[in-house]
Amino acid sequence: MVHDIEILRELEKKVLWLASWTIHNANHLRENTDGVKVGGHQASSASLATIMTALYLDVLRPQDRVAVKPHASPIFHAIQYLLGKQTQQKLEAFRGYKGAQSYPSRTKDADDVDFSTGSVGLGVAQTLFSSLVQDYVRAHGWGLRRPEGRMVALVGDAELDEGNIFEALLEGWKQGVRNCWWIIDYNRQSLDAVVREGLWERYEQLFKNFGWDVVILKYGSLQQAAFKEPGGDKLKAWIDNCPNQLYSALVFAGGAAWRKRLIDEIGDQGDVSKLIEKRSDSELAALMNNLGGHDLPSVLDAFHGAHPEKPTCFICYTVKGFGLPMAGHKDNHAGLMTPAQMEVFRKAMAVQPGHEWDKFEGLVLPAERLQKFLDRVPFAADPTRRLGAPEIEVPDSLPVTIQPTMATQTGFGALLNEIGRGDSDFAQRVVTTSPDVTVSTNLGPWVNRRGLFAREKMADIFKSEHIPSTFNWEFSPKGQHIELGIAEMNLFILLSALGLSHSINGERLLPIGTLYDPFIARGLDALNYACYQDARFILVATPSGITLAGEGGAHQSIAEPLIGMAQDGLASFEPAYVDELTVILRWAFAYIQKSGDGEASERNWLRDETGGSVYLRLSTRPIEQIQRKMTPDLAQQIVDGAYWLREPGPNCQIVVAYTGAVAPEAIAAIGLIAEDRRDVGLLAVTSADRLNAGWTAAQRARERGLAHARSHIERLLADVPPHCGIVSVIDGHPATLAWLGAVAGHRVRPLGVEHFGQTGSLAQLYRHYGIDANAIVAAAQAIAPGRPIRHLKALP
Ligand SMILES: Cc1ncc(C[n+]2csc(CCOP(=O)(O)OP(=O)(O)O)c2C)c(N)n1
Ligand SMILES: [Mg+2]
Repeated sequence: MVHDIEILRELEKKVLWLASWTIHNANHLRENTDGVKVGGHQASSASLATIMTALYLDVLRPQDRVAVKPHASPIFHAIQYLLGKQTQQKLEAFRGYKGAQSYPSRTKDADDVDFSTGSVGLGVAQTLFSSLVQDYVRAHGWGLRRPEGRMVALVGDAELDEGNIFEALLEGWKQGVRNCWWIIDYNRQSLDAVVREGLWERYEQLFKNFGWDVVILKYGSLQQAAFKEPGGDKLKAWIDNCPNQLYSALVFAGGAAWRKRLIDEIGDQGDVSKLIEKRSDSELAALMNNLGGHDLPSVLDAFHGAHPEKPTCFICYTVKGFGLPMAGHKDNHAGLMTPAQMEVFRKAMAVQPGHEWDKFEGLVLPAERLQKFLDRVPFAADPTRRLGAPEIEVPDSLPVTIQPTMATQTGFGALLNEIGRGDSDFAQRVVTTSPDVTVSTNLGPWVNRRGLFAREKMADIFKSEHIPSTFNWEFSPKGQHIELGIAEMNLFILLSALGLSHSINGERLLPIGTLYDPFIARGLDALNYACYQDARFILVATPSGITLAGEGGAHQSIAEPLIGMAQDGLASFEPAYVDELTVILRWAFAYIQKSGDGEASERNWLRDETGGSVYLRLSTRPIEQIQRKMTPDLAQQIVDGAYWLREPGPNCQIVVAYTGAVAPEAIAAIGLIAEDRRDVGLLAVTSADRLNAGWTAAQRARERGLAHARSHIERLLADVPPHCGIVSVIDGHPATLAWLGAVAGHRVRPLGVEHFGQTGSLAQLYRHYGIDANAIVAAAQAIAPGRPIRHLKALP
């Protein structure tokens, strides 16, 4: 294939210049009164300038998707600028308010970032799962008119220390991943250090073991030519044996240092001396720095020569800080060029003062030719890389048979089972996934109906051998459940990929992931990034809290309700009753599809039209269900976060506010308290998260002049007399509901779980942690003193 190497070489220089100037401008020229260093990772960026120029300006197609190594963000923005997709204004504000982001951001950057990166390792795995999702979508017969894309990750070599990459690799092997490229920037430097010798061999073996093609780009074309000269074999052997630290140090030191070292070590061997001596210092440095990852012809050949579908790992030898004065220095990670160094660089690039942002300033080729080339770059040919998909209509209500006594987890399984009966577009777009807890989170009946997904059909041997089993685990391309291995990071990254399908594949999915509540912590960073890139999914976490009792102390979750409140982009709920869950799940299917403008609703002061993901914290505890009619008003309140299960009277002294599986304790306590305290109220809190968010938003709105703004919780508590005490109770950290007292100035005694790991029966544990009826009554007595509550002593 003929490439316009001449042009690409020019633009590669320009990319490095623009990225360096962007960083320099942010650090030295823009007014910065904070005293905090802005940074910009000049060296980390520079090592990818060649590879990214080749990719974006030649190799990639609009359907390809890229996760860019976080610290290569300035290079990414520079390329987008050349392609007319990034503005000078945003580059001038790099790392500043509303400027181009430090790390590529799908939601905060304007220049079409495919995957947000920043927490190393996550973006890499996201590409793998995105290619699985692409296969899923196409196997279901959707999006076939679009060409298949390659999912590409630009990976720092030290980034490969992150275990989640290998968890993904293993999963990818199981699922037969295709169309995935991981391009390793093998600059042999991390943040603090120079990497261990011979790492590339471990990588090579590892990737090959998992069925990937491995392409090693070690020598650039100058080096390859030099190796063919007399004495070239000696030079090659020296390079191969040179330790990483020494190579980096010599790159930093430059031509004269290379000469001295090479002459000292191999210079008495005849031909090789001539090879060295016939080159000037700068020619020698150019030769020694000409590693594969900085050599456009090698890079282009490697990319264009790769197998069209096979997952491929490219190990590209590079120099951290290539082309800059800090090249190769082990301390260069956060290094910045000084103004004096920048001046030297400017002159070398022939950029005149005042023309730093000019696209073609200082380049040799005519501007028209360069612009014409940029206008025809295949990657930029389709301006709508970010796709959309219509909302899938959600039924008005989800049918389910509610048993007299039922756990929310059982209710969830029953709801999914019912959805699984249907064949509407809605039922077909639901996709579930679970990290080896499909059955124990009650997805079994749904999977029996809809099957497991695999690109190739695979029968359930137990079934074909006529061995009875509750589960029918047949794999097929039409299956709607993606069974994962245990790694929770994979669950969240897959949910992130599934939850972006409307935008990446132009085909909407309604993803549901299930896991045990405590293991949210195991994948928390991936969950955070999934929300950060605005992926849309429903997370069902069950069992939860200490209510899983017999399941053992090691599986208890305490902090998760607080995570649910604090996680941006995630609306969390903890229903107690299955009719509540039914309403919430229906709402969730609609909510995850919304993408409207962020105007707050006057009702609850939440911006529901913008949508987001949803977290449901469920329980395995069977509790007696309430026989009631679900009115539209009740349904609305459940979604808004709370409703009065027993409305307080005008002289109310005590309100018990509960969340989730401790509902029976709250009800029992209220029954007892009511005998000695007047007008008691029972507040069912279905979502501390949404209640709290609405309250915060309404206060802010009032502070900004909207005097009428009232949140749902403010309305609920408006008529509760000021002297009334609130006892809150949750099987989770007590802080989850402790803020309720601040809404209207009531005293609160928050009950909950603070310590981890005690095993026992439900009654023993509730008592031990102080969330049983007795503890609620005792708290009520303390907070609303008066006549002793008579049953208090009578309780065990
Ligand atoms: C999860 C996570 N931990 C730590 C960091 C801080 N950090 C940023 S870059 C880096 C090392 C990068 O080394 P490498 O991946 O080799 O990239 P290079 O700078 O060489 O291009 C570290 C530790 C981070 N961004 N994310
Ligand atoms: Mg590195």
